[in-house]
Amino acid sequence: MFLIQTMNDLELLVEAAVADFGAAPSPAELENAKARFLGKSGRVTELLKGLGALPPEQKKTRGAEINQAKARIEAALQAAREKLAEVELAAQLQAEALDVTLPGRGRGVGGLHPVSRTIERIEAIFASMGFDVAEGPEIETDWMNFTALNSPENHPARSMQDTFYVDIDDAQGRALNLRTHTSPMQVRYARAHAARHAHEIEAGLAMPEIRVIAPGRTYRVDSDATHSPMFHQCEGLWIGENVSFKDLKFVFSEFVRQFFETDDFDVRFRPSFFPFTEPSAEIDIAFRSGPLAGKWLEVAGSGQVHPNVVRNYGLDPERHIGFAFGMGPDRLAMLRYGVSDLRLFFENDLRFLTQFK
Ligand code: 2NL
Repeated sequence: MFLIQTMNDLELLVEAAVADFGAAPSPAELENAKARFLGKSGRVTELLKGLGALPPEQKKTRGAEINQAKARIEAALQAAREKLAEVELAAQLQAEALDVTLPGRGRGVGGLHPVSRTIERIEAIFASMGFDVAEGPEIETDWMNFTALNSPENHPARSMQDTFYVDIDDAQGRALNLRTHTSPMQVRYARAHAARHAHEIEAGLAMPEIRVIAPGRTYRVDSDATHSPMFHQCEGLWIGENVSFKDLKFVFSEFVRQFFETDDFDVRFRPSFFPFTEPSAEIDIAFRSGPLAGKWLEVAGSGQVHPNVVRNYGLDPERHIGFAFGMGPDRLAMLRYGVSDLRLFFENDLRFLTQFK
């Protein structure tokens, strides 16, 4: 009874506002509640309007009391707004929560293609024997691809059936083709080397040896289980003043030993013919143990670089002599990984490729 009596109308008004504001479930409803108290015809506003009817002394105290109540209602409104904003933020944070402690979803790391791995392996082995690695154009002039390599003008390799020709000639009007071997890159490398050392050569000083391999894509019109229109080659060239077949035998045997990680094999040089070498030889290897044991496998072609080719390097074949060889990384990858169909390498079927990761 005592309590109720001491609560005047303003006290009740403040309590009602605090209760309404506190019960508003959303910012919009809070603004509606605010209008009921502080709006144009809200309860506080109505009280203030009623002041005019009071006698002057009452007007002053009553006015001050109403303003106090109004200030408390405004404070309650502000508090309710902040509370709703907090709740809203908390809900948003909850909805957008990321568990940063979860393990990440893997992107799939990918891996090198088995032929790329094979080429990197070949490069590392020859680098260990002092060979540079040269890469260059896959579209070549007829001179670089054929003429410089002592291929006769009427050689069948030049025919449309074997070589992909390019419709557009180069800036000098020369016919272009997709290189049929990486030899043109060796020619480019040797010519640049000869030009760089022209002064020493002319002065009769020793030219630093040319020792280079040229790996990369090559193209021929051919397609079956053992031939792909795009295939890879890796050729090697070693030119000096005293480089002979025994060096080729050592270098190639050492390559096989490192590439296949075994000493248990024989190497055989079988006479052959290439326009760019004379004499020429096929290089065969036979493992003495393991899954491939007992069969001669043809792994490279080779020979002493033909004098005409040495001349096209810009060098004197009486003085600069050496050997070249060419092998197929695709076939080496097949032997190393036990793959029987070359086409598998170029179909990009991930079920096949992911086995080499
Ligand atoms: C093969 C035959 C060979 C060469 C490639 C070569 C390169 C120059 C000069 C002389 Cl610049 N020769 N390359 C020599 C002999 C054989 O490859 O059947 N490869 C798979």
